[in-house]
Amino acid sequence: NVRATGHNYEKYNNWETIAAWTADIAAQNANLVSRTQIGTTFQGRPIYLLKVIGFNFFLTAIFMDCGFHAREWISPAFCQWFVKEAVSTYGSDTLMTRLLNNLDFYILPVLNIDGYVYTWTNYRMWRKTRSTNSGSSCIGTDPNRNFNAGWCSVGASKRPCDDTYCGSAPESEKETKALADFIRKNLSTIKAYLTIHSYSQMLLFPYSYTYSIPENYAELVKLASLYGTKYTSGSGASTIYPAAGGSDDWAYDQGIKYSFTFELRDTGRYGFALPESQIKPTSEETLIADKYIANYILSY
Ligand code: ING
Ligand code: ZN
Repeated sequence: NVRATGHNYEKYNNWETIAAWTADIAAQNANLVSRTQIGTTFQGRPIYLLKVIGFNFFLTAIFMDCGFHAREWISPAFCQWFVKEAVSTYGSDTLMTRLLNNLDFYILPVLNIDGYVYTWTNYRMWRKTRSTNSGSSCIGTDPNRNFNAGWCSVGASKRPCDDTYCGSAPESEKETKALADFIRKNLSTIKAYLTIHSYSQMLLFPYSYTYSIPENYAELVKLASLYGTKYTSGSGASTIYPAAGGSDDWAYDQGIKYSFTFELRDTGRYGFALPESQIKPTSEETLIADKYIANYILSY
């Protein structure tokens, strides 16, 4: 019963292939998946969002994005894997069926499409967007330093040539603005925000812009600790490094109390150049965590 036939989920796919896949998976699973566009990138590419909705539209939704950082190829691969799993196990896997019968998933397969394309065509280790900066010949802003959460106060750079450049203002990037607008518009339904990065094998939650702990810290620690032994978890600032302007902190401060950054495999051996043979095991372990968090949201 697996749909989206012909798509290879165990390879890294270029943007052209992913874009075609978003159309195909929606067309082939019209009862479950629909595609919308939430904006356009700096270079004019459509930012697609897939909605995976069971038999009804619910008032509870989980939002997950992939591909913030261009070189983190395992991230878009996981978003594709997740949608495949949702459509192919709905009705057979008890937990997936229960989830889709009670909530909606919003899946954004690649946010920073221009950067992703650039890693395929020019430079594999590119991180930022591809927008121009006035007064500088350097290109790009770090989308995960561009949100209005302690913006540019720590772990971010004001220099356009740096990899962690925070941009000229919060949401200066068309990509981050489109994402923030969508979440603001759907705040009443979005109960969890998941953003998929690599690498480090960590499950991070707010805050990263401050060492202050969020109001439901103990609950988040408990929820994150169930995610396998291979992953370290904790607040961003104390677990990985302090960094302002991240989307998870911003989403949390908007009122989304279950806000996580996943740092997928590995711990540094291959880093961003994670071999394709690890797409499947990485996706399988991440799917378990996603479903666990979703199930928790349903029952709290
Ligand atoms: N890591 C994240 C980064 O943007 C992070 C870590 C998470 C920072 C949440 C701020 C907020 O640096 C990677 N690998 O991109
Ligand atoms: Zn990242």
